[in-house]
Amino acid sequence: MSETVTLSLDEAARLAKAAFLTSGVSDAHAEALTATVMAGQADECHSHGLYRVLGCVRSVREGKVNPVAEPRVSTPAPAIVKVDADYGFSPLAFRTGLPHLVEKARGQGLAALAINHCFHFSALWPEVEALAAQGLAALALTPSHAWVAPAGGTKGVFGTNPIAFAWPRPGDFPFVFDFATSAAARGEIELHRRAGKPIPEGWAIDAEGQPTTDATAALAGAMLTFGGHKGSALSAMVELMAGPLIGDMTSLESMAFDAGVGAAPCHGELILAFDPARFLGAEKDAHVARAEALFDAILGQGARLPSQRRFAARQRTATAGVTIPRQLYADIQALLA
Ligand code: NDP
Ligand code: PYC
Repeated sequence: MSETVTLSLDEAARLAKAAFLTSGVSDAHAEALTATVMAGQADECHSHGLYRVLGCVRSVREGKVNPVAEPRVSTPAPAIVKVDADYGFSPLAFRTGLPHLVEKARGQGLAALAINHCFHFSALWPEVEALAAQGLAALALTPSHAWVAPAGGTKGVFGTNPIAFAWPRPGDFPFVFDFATSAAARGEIELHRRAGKPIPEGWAIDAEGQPTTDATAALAGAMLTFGGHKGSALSAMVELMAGPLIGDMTSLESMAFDAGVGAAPCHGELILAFDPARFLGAEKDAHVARAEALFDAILGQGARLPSQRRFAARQRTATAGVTIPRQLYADIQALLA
């Protein structure tokens, strides 16, 4: 029997949504969660695709997540919108805040969306891409759980703390990058463990502080930042900007709040949006053309843009469907029993 299963996008989405609904989340959450994991799977971001159904359902069953939370919007300042997720999952909170953020960015030139009290499990690129689709540049930051040691240390302090950026491009996919400030996302290590594969050197240390390529030992030890002190400083910035600045938990506090349950991290997220039309006025098109020249210079020497792999996968899976490990398929189906 094949080790993998291929599903059409519709089949995969129906499976995911059924699993979410069985866990007891509201239809609005099930819808937003399904769209998020399907976006990840369709782009072949396996660590943040259908695999995340398992963790989300576990987080609800452990009683941590408010499955019927209704996000609440407030506007504490002209360029700031806040969404209190009320301890529900983040995708519905983002959907709720998005039109407000777009309106404020168009009005002021730049604006911020602070999401508070959300359980966060997803990639950030769907969010910055949603803003780029509106012609805005965007930056998103969020902490997680304190799994990552600071450069020079051996104990988890930082989350895997992703930073995502999107720049809208006329007539093309946006320029987007989205990566953890750890050497790799924790989800990548979990997938290596599930597949029984070693992880690359430089990703983690074990509980004794020794370098390890064993995924289980890495999950029990501490992850490492990318680029040593540089990733460490960026990770601290994410903690500060998407933690204390917006009145929410750091990764250390999120881990304490979890109290060993192993639910998705609970904290805040900061999303910034910039309107090139307000920065540049009548000169916008000329300066956007200069940005295109930059991309041409990258591509012209055979290098690729970040997200190019994802966009190619998106085009392929639209007709070919998604292929996932048979074990993952069985694990999701078991949630329906
Ligand atoms: P990677 O180290 O795989 O880096 C991802 C980024 O780098 C993508 O934009 C990718 O584009 C780009 N990239 C990879 N290789 C190249 C290359 N050769 N040239 C140009 N660009 C390249 O990802 P991570 O493991 O760090 O993170 C994976 C995901 O995990 C992210 O989406 C992140 O948001 C998510 N995450 C979420 C967290 C949370 O708390 N919610 C925490 C940590 C991570 P491409 O995709 O096209 O390859
Ligand atoms: O893969 O590091 C990760 C992660 C943390 C929260 C969601 N994804």
